[in-house]
Amino acid sequence: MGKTIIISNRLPVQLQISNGGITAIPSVGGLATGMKSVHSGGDSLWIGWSGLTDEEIPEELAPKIDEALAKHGSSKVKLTKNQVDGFYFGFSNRTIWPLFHYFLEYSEFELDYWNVYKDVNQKFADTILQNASDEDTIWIHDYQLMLVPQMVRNERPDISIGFFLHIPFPSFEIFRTLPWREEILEGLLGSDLIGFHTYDYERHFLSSVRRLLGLEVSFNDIYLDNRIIKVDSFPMGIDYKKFSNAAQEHSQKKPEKQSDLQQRLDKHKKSTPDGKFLLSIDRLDYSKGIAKRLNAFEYFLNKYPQYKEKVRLIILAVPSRSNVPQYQLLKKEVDELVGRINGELATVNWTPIWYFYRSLPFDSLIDLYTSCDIAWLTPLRDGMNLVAKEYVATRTDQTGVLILSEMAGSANEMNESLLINPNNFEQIADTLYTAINMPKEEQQARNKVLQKRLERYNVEKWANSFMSSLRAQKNLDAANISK
Ligand code: GDG
Repeated sequence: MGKTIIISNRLPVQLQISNGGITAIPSVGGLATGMKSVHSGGDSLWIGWSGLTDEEIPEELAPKIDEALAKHGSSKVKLTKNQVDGFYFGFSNRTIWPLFHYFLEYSEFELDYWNVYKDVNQKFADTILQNASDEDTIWIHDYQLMLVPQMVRNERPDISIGFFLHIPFPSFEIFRTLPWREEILEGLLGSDLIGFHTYDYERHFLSSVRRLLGLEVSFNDIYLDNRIIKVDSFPMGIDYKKFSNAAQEHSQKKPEKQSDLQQRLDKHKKSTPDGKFLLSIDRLDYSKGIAKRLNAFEYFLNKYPQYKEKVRLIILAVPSRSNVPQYQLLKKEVDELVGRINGELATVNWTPIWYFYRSLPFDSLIDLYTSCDIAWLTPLRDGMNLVAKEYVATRTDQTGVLILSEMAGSANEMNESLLINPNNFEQIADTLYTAINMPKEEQQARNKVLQKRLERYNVEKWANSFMSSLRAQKNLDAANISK
């Protein structure tokens, strides 16, 4: 059996050059976090962009970059600044991301972006072709690389190719507005298996294939020439043990060994024994509904003023895509909202919102997950949302309440959480009230079921079931061809 080649836009580490040396920083984000545990397991190679453009890499450092990446089982696709601008900040994040998250009005249909997207997808395909043998299994990830499956298939008709989309696939009515909709579908259909987080995304995709390409679709099989392409849903899990073990260790730490953040959280808990910490963690992205959440928090405090000076909202917003204007506008909006709400409501003893605009180390994430009474996640659209799952996994005594938007893919598997419509402020305020007052036994009963499910369907299970489905599909294909 050959090796597995993972392909995604970003590698599991991001390289930075400082003082003439190279530092590798672990990548943050859903895909990187999930696939890391798969990559560390077996014989695999990860192909992606290093995070540095050609212009940023001095000639003498180029070999060192390759060495640094090889240590992480990775190999890079070289990209110029223009390519990153057109492919990543352009087509991927100004056309596809908003469109697939139902922000039609943000989506820009620029021919220049599309052309660069095609060129860069070809570069990824070429790098795969240089590294792959026919026995290898190719697993391509996400919306930045949707043309790669067919580009690889053109050169290696028999190689096994899987594709997984980490974001929603929108309904046909949204997808049809894309000028290059047929090309995107044809690119994806180079795969043997196409995976989505949920059954709904799968159905939307099949409906677009049927209506735009007129192909024969039977259940979740697509018939194309002499191939059968399987489409299925694989809800992504988390590395459950990693989070529950970290939380367990955290609970056994002596007070003097606790981080500054933890000590500060504890101090506030002691001074307000009936107080509650609400937590939200997201990349600073308009799809995550951060601005709406802040407005909803103000609405809640006005509706239930008894919680003033009692409830604190901790917002960890991780910087993301700050070259894209919509993200700059959002940053400004969130900064202003936090400033206004804190300015209007704060008292000498109480700051309603603690706002961190940065990426925090894993240990601080655990401090936050384990200390906050309620996780409050309100994406307007989200492929899955792993933060919801991570929060539940860290609740070692099974207390804690998860309030989750029904627009997140994870809501399908987390019915025991409190599900809300992120646009319904009245419902959100009442749900916060319910969460704050939920008896401990009820919290534990809900989390017990959730934890069991998350432990069973962890990220390893997710990857294995995708890979075994891909293998089965390949065997089926081979049997069909030999008939
Ligand atoms: C995309 C889709 C889908 C966050 N802040 C820090 C940090 N994180 C880690 C979390 C979590 C991951 O990043 C975020 O994952 P999400 O799933 O919530 O969101 P996206 O980044 O938008 O991911 C999403 C996912 O892909 C997987 O398919 O679920 O729908 O949009 O793991 O823990 N990690 C560290 N510091 C931080 O400050 N160390």
